[in-house]
Amino acid sequence: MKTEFLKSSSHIPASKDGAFLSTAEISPVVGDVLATTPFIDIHTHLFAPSLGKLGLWGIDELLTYHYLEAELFRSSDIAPEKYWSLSKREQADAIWRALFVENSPVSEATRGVIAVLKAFHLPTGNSALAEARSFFREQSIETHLRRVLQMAGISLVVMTNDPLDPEEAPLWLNGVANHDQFRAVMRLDRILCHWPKHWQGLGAQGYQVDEQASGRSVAEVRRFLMDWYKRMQPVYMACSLPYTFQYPEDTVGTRLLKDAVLPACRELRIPLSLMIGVRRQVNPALRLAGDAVGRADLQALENLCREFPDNRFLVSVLSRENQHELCVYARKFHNLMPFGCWWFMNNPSIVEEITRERIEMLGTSFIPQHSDARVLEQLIYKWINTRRTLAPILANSYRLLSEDGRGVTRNDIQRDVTRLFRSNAEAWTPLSASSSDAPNQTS
Ligand code: RAT
Ligand code: ZN
Repeated sequence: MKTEFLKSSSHIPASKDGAFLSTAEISPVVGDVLATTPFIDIHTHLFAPSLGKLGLWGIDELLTYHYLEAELFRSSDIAPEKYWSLSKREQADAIWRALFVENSPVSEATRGVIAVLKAFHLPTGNSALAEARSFFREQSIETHLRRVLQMAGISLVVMTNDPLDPEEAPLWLNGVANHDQFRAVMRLDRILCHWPKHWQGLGAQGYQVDEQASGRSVAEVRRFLMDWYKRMQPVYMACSLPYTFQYPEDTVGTRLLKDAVLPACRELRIPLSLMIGVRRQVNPALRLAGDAVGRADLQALENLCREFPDNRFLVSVLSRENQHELCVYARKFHNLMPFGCWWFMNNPSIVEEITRERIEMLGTSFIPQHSDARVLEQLIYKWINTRRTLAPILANSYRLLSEDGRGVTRNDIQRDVTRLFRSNAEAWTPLSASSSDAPNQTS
């Protein structure tokens, strides 16, 4: 599959796939392989069309992405309370004016919107908004979705699905149609991090739990996980953890992790994804944009990987200061898979630094990136950026290898890119298993 954007260079060497490449040939071949290999997006906040309104797409959603909302308040005098009282369209107008008209959209998140407009051959100047709105209004989601995935060079999108979300859970309980390009993930933040606020949600679904998670609660959480596994067929379970996360620790969340979640993951043979390092709501007035980052103590991860060798952990850390330690731990524990450059790390300068470090320390045994897209069309710019940033890093690795005496072929590069952006994820999760036999689902 060729992506529409990352057109292969016009100077792709004609050498055979198994022939050694000259130094000058390496870079265009790397670019071509990156452009033509469909990637798997291992973590997003997108939803399959059968989950209806939960799936966000179009220009007003792109403009009101919480990464841009955070930037709005730096370049406009609008007060957060005033902003939240506006309609979605008015919010998008305010962001467009402040970040795209009154200022140049040079930040990563603003530039992304421009890249999306360009991808659809829409105008990108000050008065672009009206035409963009009418373009998106004309799209029908099913065909638009396929087109966007094709343009982004993505074959499979992994969602984030919360079995205690009041909007989402009823949809699953009624049966959700499979989609060949989407896979589910069972997200457990409400259980592992916010039990006192959410244990009653399990109670409402018929599970006998209490606030202290005493008595039968742990077994009931386990039953809940198994029931939801049947319903969702998640490819992994997941939790975003604060920078203060510790293991072991005497808390309800830790007990549920140890005695319910980890045993369920073992039984189901799926990994647990831990995203570590959020400092929640440092500025609550900004809502979703109000979270920050803190440096985590990764000894918690060390303890988990050692104590649970039969569990596998997919891990992303939010603090730049934790990235090197994560690589060191991945060298020590083969049940640890670093993935992605998450949220505040997803900027080219930092992605470049982290990815070089990972290649130098882990070879190709990691998953370089996920998009974290919340709005469908973000896939386009986020994956353009990943391919653009990765190309010189990979080319440089092969140039050094070649200089050091090992010839590099196109086949080698293809095998490595496939491993980084597909096979590592496929080997760690049941991503490629057909979801058509999922029970309790309609197709
Ligand atoms: O990157 C984001 O959009 C964050 O708000 C979080 O959702 C984070 O990615 C998460 O999965 O918790
Ligand atoms: Zn996320």
